[in-house]
Amino acid sequence: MNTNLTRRQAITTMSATAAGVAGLASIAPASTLATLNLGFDEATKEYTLPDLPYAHKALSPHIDVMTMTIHHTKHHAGYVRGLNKALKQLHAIRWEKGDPGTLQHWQRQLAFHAGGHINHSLFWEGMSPDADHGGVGGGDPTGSLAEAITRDFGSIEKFKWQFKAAAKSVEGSGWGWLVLEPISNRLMITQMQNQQDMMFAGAIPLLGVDVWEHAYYLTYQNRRSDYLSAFMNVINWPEVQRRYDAATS
Ligand code: MN3
Repeated sequence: MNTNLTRRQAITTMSATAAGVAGLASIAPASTLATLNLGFDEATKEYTLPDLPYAHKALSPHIDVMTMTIHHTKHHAGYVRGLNKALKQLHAIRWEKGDPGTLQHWQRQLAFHAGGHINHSLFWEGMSPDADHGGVGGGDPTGSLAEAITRDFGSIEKFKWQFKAAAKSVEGSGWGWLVLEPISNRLMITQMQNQQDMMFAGAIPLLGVDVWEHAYYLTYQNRRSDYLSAFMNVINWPEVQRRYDAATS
């Protein structure tokens, strides 16, 4: 059973019904990102905050309910607002209603908030409650993804070590990512600062972990590595496999 697809279809149907419009999310299996629900409303040309694919409490004890609630409904919502605002301001500048001297500021805002919205949408869908709580989170990748990880990192364990070490050592706020470099078809681990910096063009995100303090501080305080160990228990490997399949098909 493809629970992700079922869930995504359910969300799409719910969103479309709630907004009174059709086609909020398009399904195009050829691309990893094409199935990501960004809550884009064709009618208003604005982004909206999608619901999580599980309850805010569903990832505990690994990620606590208050962290998840604030992270989703306050932080992520802020990126959605910031993205809509940046696009609106750039539109105004193009039509000579805005100050062209602020263009660079709004371009920076666009990258930051679009990054924030897309990063978090990938993050939520890349996690699942663990098996004891009715989900598929944790364990190891299998199949063609496991083969590719072993090919490019040496072993699953070496991959996990580098992924955690890279995320742990991000300076300040940022992300750790497993990405596909699609030209040579290689998996790589990258660090991202803030919501956008240091990611190379063309990198296809497969798995991301948020290491901003807002993602873990309530439970883990300064112990980022403990949070990263807990994160391993909620990775939705079937979803990462689906993204890998879409990126390589
Ligand atoms: Mn965050």
